[in-house]
Amino acid sequence: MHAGKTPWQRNPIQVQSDRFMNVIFGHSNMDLDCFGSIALLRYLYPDYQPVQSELIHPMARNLYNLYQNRFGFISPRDLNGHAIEKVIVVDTRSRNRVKEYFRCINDFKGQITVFDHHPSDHDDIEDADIHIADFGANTTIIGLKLIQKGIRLEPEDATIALAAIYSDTGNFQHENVKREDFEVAAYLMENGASLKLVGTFLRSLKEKHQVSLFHDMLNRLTHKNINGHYIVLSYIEIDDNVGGLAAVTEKIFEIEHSEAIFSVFYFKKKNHSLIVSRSNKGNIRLDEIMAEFGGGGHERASSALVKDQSGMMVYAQLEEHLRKSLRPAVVAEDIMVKKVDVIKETMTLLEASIFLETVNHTGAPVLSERGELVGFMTLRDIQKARKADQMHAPVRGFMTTNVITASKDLTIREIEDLLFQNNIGHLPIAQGKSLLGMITRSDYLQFMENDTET
Ligand SMILES: [Mn+2]
Repeated sequence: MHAGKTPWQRNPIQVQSDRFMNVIFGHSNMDLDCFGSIALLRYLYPDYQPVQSELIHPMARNLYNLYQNRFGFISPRDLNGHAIEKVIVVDTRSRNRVKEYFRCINDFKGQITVFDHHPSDHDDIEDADIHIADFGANTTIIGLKLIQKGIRLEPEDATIALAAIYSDTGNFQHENVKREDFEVAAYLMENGASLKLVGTFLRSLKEKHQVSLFHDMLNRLTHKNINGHYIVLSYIEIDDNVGGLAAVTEKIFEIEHSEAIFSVFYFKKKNHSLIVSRSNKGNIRLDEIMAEFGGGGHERASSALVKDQSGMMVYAQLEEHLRKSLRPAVVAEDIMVKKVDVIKETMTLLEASIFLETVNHTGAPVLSERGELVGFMTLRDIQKARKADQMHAPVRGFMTTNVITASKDLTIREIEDLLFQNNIGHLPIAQGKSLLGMITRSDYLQFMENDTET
């Protein structure tokens, strides 16, 4: 750290109460994206005083500890009695998420500027000058402005901002990631961001008890198919509430290939149960599900504390509620092609080859005279026959008889597993020997690309 070098560094003690002050802050429980946004905005608004939230998100605590002096944060309480002229809000535009600050500047009538990348929660700050873009990270919005202005950063700020982008984009894996996130990340690297430091800031399980809980939970997870959704459920009894349970749940969700996770923590001493939930699908609304248990949060991250109830009870109620409330997932029947081009087993290989070329397919199911599914023929099978000079032999002898098929109620996730684990391009959907339809690898890929709900 280069003390005194930063143009905007300011000692909070120097804040004078008789002068107007401009302030900048993020949403309550400030996370890495808030810090990244503030670090970059100070290049555009050097005279704004950063204010920190009373609580710092556990994921951001390491970075906060290292850089808090650099930011020169004051707390909301310090705003009492100051005349505030202008306010910048980052990483939210919801009044509810910044009320801890405005409580301390009750009579505020000045100009508010907002930088946000979230969808509106219909509680927007009114009359603000709003800068919105749906990038993976809020920091990206500000990074782009700095790129446009050709501003160079100090490496510390580049590191803070890069940690923010990594964190908010789930290491560039979330579906909200945009080209611009990569562009700003590249700019931050050019400005000396340290990937090594970013790595330390992103390690989410910092406490010993979190790591042991993590292993404990991993060993006892339950995987359930609920109405076609792959759900991971976890039940753990601990003596008392300890910090960082959400982070442990998130870590498990990261490595489990599921659509949602629900962890029930039962606190034995208090007889309270905490449900922490995460999802990566828009059609699993966690805020609505948790509302049922007196909790709340976001669509994809939500929790509920159920008082005076045994954990097993809450766990059972949760499972029952999921069965009742989860909308059935997309199944094979919904995306299969029903009019399938088929080959008759009595056709010669030459006829089959011409047929496949005509319908422009690389393979087709083979049906018997009685219309039963008896095999699958691909162009590759035909190639083998051509080499063996057998083009006038019937299809029967060269087709695959051991056909991998699926039933019509298979979920999209199971279809994916079948296609990719068996490395096949076509998946006939059948009931017994009768062919109902077919899903090709490109049908699947097209569905995944167009589906906004998965
Ligand atoms: Mn954010």
